Amino acid sequence: MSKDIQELTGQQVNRRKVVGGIGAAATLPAVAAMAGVKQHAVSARQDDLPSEVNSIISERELTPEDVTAALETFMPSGRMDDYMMFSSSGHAGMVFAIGVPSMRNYRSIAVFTPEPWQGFGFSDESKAVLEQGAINGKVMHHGDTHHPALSETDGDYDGQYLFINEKAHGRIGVVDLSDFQTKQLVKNPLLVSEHGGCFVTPNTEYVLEADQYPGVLGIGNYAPLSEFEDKYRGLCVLWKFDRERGRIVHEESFAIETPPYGHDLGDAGKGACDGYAFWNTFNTEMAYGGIKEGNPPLEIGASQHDMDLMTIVDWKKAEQVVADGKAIDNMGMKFIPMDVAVAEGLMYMVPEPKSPHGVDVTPDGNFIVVSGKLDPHVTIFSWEKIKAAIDAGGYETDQFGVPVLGYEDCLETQVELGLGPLHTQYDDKGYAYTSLFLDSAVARWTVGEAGNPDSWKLVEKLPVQYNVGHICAAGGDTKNPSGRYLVALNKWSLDRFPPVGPLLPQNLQLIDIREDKPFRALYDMPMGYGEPHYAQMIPMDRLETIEVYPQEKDRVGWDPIADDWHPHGIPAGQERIEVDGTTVTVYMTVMRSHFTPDIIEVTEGDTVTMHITNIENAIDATHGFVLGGQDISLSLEAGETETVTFVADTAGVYPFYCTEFCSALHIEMAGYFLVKPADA
Ligand code: K7E
Ligand code: CUA
Repeated sequence: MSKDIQELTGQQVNRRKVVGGIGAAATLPAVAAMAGVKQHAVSARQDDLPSEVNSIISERELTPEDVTAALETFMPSGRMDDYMMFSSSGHAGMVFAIGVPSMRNYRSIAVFTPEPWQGFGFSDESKAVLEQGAINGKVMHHGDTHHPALSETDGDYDGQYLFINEKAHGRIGVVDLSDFQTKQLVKNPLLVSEHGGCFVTPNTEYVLEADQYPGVLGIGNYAPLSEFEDKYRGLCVLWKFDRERGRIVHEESFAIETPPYGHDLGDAGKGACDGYAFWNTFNTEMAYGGIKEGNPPLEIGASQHDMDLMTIVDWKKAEQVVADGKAIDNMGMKFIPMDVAVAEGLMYMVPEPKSPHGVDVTPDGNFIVVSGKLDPHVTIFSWEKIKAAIDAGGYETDQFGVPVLGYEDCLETQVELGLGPLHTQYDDKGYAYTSLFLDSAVARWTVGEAGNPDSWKLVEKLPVQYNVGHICAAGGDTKNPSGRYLVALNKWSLDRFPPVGPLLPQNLQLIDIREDKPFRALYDMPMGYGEPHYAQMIPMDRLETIEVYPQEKDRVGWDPIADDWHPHGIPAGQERIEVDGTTVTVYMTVMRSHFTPDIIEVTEGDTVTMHITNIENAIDATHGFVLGGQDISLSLEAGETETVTFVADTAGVYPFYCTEFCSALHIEMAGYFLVKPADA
């Protein structure tokens, strides 16, 4: 390892050139300014760097590629990442906000599950959010999050909202990116689970999802599997988003009935095909398993046909059909029956290679790229041809009467990439990237032109470790992707990391996709949560978050979930305990380093409501509140009010305390909750 640092790192070479150009007398700040780096980044004595760096390089046996990768991903303390990536956490029901290129996890955002640090699911306000996602009246404590979707304006991420679907229970969560807080859950009342979402239309008019496994529509309704073809159905759902209110409006949302096929991932049209949505449809065999009953296992039964079908929905027409009063009510959801959808010409299908997984519209909307897990090609449909086939009429239909367009009529071309193609993202150089699950690789290929099959070409493949599912480029599913980084979300990580027992981390790999640089992995980010599936990445400067909750003179106490003043928020001086028979109401404030009041005495059996307001207005002045034995863990951000209600059911002495090390006297930030025996 005798390579000089100047050969190893472009950054170092640049800095030297700058020094040379301005003469030896240049001051460090001047050098820093010319090199485009902040002053604190060059506080080390320049002369010391090469030998020190060289010794690290030889000690760790780093290659030149390792060193440049390290510099590419290193963020000095206080320096901001270029991008924020919002990744699903998988079963934990959360979202992680991860900086790129540093791959540091800055925030978890609880969405579908209680999370004690954020206090989500412990206050009355956030419990009510979890209750919005209850199934048959039961609040769920897990959530299988798959696909985060950033809100869009004119086909680009606008940084305002994030949606994420939850496969196990057919739910969508709405996160406000002004405070990274989950504001709403919606539950599809017609099916227990779903998968084909969520993704948004180009101006976030709708958030889309679809079933994965057909069922009898209407949770609680029953039919035996022998009536699968007659009684089971699939669904495409369009949730209406009200951007002003920042909430999904259940009453203006609607579902479209489909044959009992499984839907996999979908994508909203944009550009040329704006107004349409596309879902891959698998298991057109309508297999439902039954290994013990003498049927083939589901995965075999569902792979009999050579072709499955892509579903195409004209959502603008569907919206009109609903506006015209042609939808019916089904379990409180507006519902377009299949025969109406067909008669109105808002649903079509196109054959596609079997067992499809991902469908991804190109940035201009001219092509729809589908990947079949059992076909080594990506199949590219031309929107122009699909539209022409729809306009031509005279369709074949499937057994449910849904029009099926001709495969050859809609096909632009196919590109052979390798084994197990799943998901595709785009960059700004005209490349597409497709994950290859079975090959454990990412393929880079060119998005070509209509009518020119030679212009669609595999360029190169990069091995990833291992079994890649989704990939994520900045704006990679928008009209304007940007082309510096791609993240591969890999399912397996054997031989990458130290032993942690048989449950291994997931592995997110950062990949350099600049055109003039080697196509290669820069960084491995093990994630001790799984399984993340998908992520979306946005330039950091598009996020505009608040630092403390709103406060006015004489007014404090914000409810972040209601986006409004909390009716029981109080400023300092109005703290009190009100007792009305067996009901005790506490109005408490918190600030460094005490709770007021700090002694609360109630009688065994009393119902206690505490409204707690953090009256700080300093950034990061968060206080926690835990009360042992009552399952209470709150996080009170500056300016926030939260409520907890519980029954003081057991006599005793219960200290409460602050869980954030907020000041030098944080340990003393505590109080006593005393429960007098009822017979005392
Ligand atoms: Cu998008 Cu994992 Cu839900 Cu593919 S799915 S990996
Ligand atoms: Cu407040 Cu510690």
